Amino acid sequence: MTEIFNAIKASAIRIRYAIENDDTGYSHNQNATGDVQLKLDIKSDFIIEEEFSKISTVKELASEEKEHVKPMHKNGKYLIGYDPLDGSSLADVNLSVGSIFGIYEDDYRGCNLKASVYVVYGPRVEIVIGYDGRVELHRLDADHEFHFIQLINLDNKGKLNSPGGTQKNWLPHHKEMIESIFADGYRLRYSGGMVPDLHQILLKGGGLFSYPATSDVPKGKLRMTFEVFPFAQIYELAGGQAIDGKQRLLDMTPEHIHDTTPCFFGSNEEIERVKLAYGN
Ligand code: P6P
Repeated sequence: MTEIFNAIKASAIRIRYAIENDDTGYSHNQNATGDVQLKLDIKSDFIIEEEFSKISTVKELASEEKEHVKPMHKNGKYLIGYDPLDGSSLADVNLSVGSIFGIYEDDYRGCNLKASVYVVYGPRVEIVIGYDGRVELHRLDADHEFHFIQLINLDNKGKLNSPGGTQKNWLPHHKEMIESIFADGYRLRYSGGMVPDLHQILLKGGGLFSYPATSDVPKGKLRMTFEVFPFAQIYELAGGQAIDGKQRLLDMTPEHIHDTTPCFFGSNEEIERVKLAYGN
């Protein structure tokens, strides 16, 4: 697993350079979910594939930017689901973006997720690794090396509320829940980038991130394999919870690698409010 983490670190350094120096314009292509791809999306995907191609334990890649899985080493052990540059359009307005990785065995079910990693490309480049029962924060420093900073743990209750989805399309019980959380004094923190938004809640001790089913997107927007499962594992390892409104996200099985799901990540007290609002 260490060589996979090191390949992600090597990719992060190369992607950070591309973000800072390459063209952030749109390509003429769309990905499997119909998003028009930025040149940075394609470049980041290429970099990650190139770094993983050097590792014999990587059996297969499933990228948000590729319609189908890509075989790598036939005797490999791990399948890697990843979003090479999540929220890439935010790079154009100089906001933080990220890369997300789920390292699976056998298939892409939540129960087969063995480790989760995300990279935040912000004022600093940081990597968070969820593995072996804990969540570690590492930071890139001046000598282009990542150094361990701290373990990450969520408090039982937080102060931040990060509500995704188009508000006019929220279902009534969801709207009522979000408004009641704000009425209790929670602070709004939402950039439109899943990685920095969830990273902030983790580092600030807790709160709630939600991307629910809406009247226009009934299955939610965020992808199970590449985005939702890795963050679900990290939030659980940090002492929080991750559900789809009713069930634990990591108990779910995608029918297709690009499947999406409504998702809620947070401290225990906030997730209990979600369960109540969603009729549990
Ligand atoms: P909306 C970015 O496009 C992304 O996939 C996630 O990073 C983010 O949480 C979500 O979409 C934002 O979606 O509908 O609020 O723009």
